[in-house]
Amino acid sequence: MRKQDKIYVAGHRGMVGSALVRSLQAKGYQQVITRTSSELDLRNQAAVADFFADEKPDYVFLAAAKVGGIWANNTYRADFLYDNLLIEANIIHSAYQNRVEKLLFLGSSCIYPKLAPQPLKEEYLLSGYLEATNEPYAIAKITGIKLCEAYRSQYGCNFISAMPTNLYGPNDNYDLQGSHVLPALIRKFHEAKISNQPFVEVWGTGSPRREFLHADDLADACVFLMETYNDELFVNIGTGEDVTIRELAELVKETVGFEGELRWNTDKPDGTPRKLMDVSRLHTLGWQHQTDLKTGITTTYQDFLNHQEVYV
Ligand code: GFB
Repeated sequence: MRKQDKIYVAGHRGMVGSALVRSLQAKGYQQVITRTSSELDLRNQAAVADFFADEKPDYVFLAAAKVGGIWANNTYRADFLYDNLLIEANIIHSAYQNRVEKLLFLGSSCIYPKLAPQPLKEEYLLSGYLEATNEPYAIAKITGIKLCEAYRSQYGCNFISAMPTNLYGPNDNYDLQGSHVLPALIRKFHEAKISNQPFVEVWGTGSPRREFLHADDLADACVFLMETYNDELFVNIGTGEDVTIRELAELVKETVGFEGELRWNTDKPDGTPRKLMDVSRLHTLGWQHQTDLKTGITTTYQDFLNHQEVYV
């Protein structure tokens, strides 16, 4: 990728896309192109085809997706499947038709079977049943991987895929129903501290284990793969370390400075018991994460405080 190449970041207003734009600009890439969803509806095949024909990007980061936490995935099951399938199919097909040099598709750790051995190796894809709460999203993301593989094998396109673990960072979604666990806990503990509430409700049993990667580390890994990796095999992106949701809640509570109790609402689902990435392929390629979880939560809480009026 040369500094003057035209690079399209799909989904630049989201947490991942905005981190990608920051990372590309910091590395000196001069022509990053973006469109908001009101300027370009990525579910609209004709609109996406026109955009690619007009702009002719050289490189594409496919970070646009309908995303959310366990409740949103389980509730908006049709939207998570339909929107994500259309976004991926339209962008990948237009990238092929317009001879895009290289495309990177972003998947998710939820593509792996619910009860896969841990840590999750890339070859465990499609070796068992998916977790029910996020099956539609996972099916859409698996389809994205398979589209990249199929366009590579049939048409010779250099389309690669990266599977990030659970992410957090600036521009996350802080909606208490729809968000992922980490932003939800930051907001809940902060609001409880400000209003002197005696307890905070946390979902599930606290026993599931999750791995968390800062969005800036993910963006750095994606740019690294775009610059160096040209293989059909997709690559896990994570830290290789996980915590229980109870440990995470204690860490966020301490960072925010809330002094009350945690109350576990076991009517809410736990989801997958454990999702820990095997990151040996990524490490062998020469990339490792920089931000440890404690530091990342501290900077993310600061970012939340600085942008509360936008996030809440
Ligand atoms: O982050 P999260 O919503 O998604 O939930 P998943 C992780 C765990 O945190 C679950 C618990 O066991 C939740 O029950 N949890 C505790 C909470 N308190 C809360 C809370 O206040 N809000 C939320 N949201 N969770 C998603 C998938 O799974 O992960 C997506 O649904 C995607 O498809 C994404 O793969 C990365 O890690 O369970």
